[in-house]
Amino acid sequence: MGWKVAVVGATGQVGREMLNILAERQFPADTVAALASPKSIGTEVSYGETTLKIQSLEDYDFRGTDIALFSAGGSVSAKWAPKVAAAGCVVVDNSSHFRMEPDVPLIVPEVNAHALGNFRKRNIIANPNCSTAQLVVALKPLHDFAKIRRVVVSTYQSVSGAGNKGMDELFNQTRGLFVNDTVEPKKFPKQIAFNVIPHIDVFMDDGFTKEEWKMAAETRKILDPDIALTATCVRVPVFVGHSEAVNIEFENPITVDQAREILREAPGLMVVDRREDGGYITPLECVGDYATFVSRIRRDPTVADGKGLALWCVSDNLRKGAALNAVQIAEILVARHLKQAA
Ligand code: 2RA
Repeated sequence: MGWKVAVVGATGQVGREMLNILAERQFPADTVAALASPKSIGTEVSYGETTLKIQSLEDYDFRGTDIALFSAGGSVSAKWAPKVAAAGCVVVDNSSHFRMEPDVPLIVPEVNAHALGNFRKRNIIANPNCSTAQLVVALKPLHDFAKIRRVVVSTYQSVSGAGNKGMDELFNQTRGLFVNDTVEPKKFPKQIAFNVIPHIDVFMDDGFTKEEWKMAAETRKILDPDIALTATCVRVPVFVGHSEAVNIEFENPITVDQAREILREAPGLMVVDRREDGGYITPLECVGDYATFVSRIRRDPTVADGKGLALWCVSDNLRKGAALNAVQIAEILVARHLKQAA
């Protein structure tokens, strides 16, 4: 007998990818419900070789549903996740709403699957921010080998991180420039076509953005609270695929060859690292892939005693950054933690 699964926010970019990945990985579901707001009721979304009719989140009865994957924004999660969890359905929430709550595990399976066991306190599990997920997958094996002290990361984040509206704005602005039809910025603070914007999420009092704070706080919760991390998060005119330039300072020495070998062997990673034209990954090449890619691995000469590395990390932000990570959590839940009703 299979599991009963619901996807909340099934018409959004991430929700659609959740359905795609549940089907691709042949998740052992007997039923999958695609839920969204009333305006989407009756429309259809793809699920493998078939389609699912959108049902109303407001009217759906979660009793008997085993797992609900949420990606409908923080306000929907805040209102509905506790209700759904109270009905006995485990919630895997992609919003930021519960991530830093002490009794909610924040999980990247390749990094801290051991922490998943605590989910019963709230019956809620948090998915990390997309830019955090790919980073900690790359940092984890290096941290285990040489213990990371400090990370400096600059991100180059695609517009799909801002959802359908972000992708539409890039497309329409770009097309507009060729047909002399100026498309004013709405989703982003400034023009994104042929531009980059050093601002994702809201500004905080210390001058960092909330996106930059998330990367630091979430990395410490998932990987190690002693890691010092500072980030600059930038929106770039790319549709899908987040890229990150990462500088890492370790407690212990680590060579480039050691790092490359460690990363090659680590789960969830693909190393594309040749010091030649095209010997590295770019966002266009990561789209649709499950892997987090690492390139440009090199010694950071500004850190003494061979304790510094620099590298380039790229991943599909809709997949490992969101939908894939959530489905991997669901796979672990059914494999190790949930018992099927007799
Ligand atoms: C972004 N990481 O890229 C944020 C939320 N997905 O906009």
